[in-house]
Amino acid sequence: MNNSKYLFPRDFRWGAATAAYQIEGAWNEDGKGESIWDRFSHTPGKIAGAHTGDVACNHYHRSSEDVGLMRELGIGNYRFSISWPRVLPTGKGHPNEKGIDFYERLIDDLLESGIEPFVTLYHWDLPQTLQDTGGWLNRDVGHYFADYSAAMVKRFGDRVKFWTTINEPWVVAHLGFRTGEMAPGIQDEKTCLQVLHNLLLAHGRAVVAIRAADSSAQCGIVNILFPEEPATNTSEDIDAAEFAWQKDCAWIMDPLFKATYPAIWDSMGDKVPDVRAGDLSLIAQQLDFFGVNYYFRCIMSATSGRILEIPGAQYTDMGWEVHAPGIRNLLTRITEDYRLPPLYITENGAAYKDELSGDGRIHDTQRIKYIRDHLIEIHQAMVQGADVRGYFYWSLMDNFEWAHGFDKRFGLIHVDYETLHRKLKDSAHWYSRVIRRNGLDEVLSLKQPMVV
Ligand code: IFM
Repeated sequence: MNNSKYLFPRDFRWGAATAAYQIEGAWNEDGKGESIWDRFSHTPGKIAGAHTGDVACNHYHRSSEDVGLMRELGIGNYRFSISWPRVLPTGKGHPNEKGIDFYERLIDDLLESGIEPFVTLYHWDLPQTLQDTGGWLNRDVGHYFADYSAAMVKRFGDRVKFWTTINEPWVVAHLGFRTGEMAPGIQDEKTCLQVLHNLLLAHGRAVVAIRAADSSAQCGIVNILFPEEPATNTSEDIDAAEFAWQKDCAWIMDPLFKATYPAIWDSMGDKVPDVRAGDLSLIAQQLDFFGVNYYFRCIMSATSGRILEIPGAQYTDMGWEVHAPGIRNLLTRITEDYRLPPLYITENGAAYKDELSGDGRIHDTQRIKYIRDHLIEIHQAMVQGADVRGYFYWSLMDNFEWAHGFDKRFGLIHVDYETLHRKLKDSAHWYSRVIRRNGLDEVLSLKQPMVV
């Protein structure tokens, strides 16, 4: 690694990420079953602007154009998810061949374009029929998940090497079952912690099933992590930050990498989940990689909880603080605390109000600065010992940002939701140059022209 210029190891993987429900559309075409996100977005009052993923970016019908754009940009790795109800409409039983065909074509297109597929098996669109039997609160759903995972690996394992079981179990459990802002919209903390346990169990079962289907599969899980910082250096604030870390991050990392729950278990009273003999060893499967999604840090005060307004801070259009050093702190902490497999930054990105300017381009300089600053911090973390093997920008294209609908634009590629026309933003051209140079150097300063 060349430190002064922030160049990355030669085999570092540069990529971009998406998820099925956020881009595909075609919600009820070609035999696809209903998902909990179809149900949730069709329920009045759940999504800003009453938006739905019914059409989204219509990627289901435009995937070759999207792969073509990635090829043009030199993006060598693409992280996407399979929609479980598209391939197994009721979550189990007979596969829907037309749904399978879509992913066959996508994967073949990617490989022909020299792009490595990184497949996520669960990015939140649970088949509604499984929700009707209790969804993730029902431990048995994990068995169906393992069967579905093995079926996908049998179909695609000759071409797909990298398999992620679950994207962000924290979000699935906390926003889907505690705050209720995401599908299925339940608000109960005890349920949330049971769901989290069941998700980790489902992950463990899926890893076993994937390896039985293809012993050469590379298996991992992706989680969102928030570095927690004390508001002041008083012992109370330091304790508050540490408690938050244990509750949000260690609560997932400890079972995965230490086969135990953290000591704060004892303070959770009757909210703790039902954990049965053998669960923890099933969860703690040896993994081939761990995916880190980083967006923001949390600043904790013992008296006022999480501080949302930080003097002098900059925020994205999501209201999330821009704090690049957080990714370095996070990577160095988890590297110290756990024996980890290789790491990928599987998501990192920012939503801004991107507008078409008079010259017909989208000058998203803030996004370029965001990516640049985070890459510098990742590079520093690697110098300090974090074993990071790749970076996936979130997201390849503007898409359906869950409860926020389409107004929050994270993409390198702008999508006009009226015409579905795609347009490369300045950040896409800039990222393309980063990829071609394998990192940042003085030529890639913000002042340089952005067009490739
Ligand atoms: O859009 C989401 C993605 O689906 C999961 N991680 C966070 C992103 C931004 O909110």
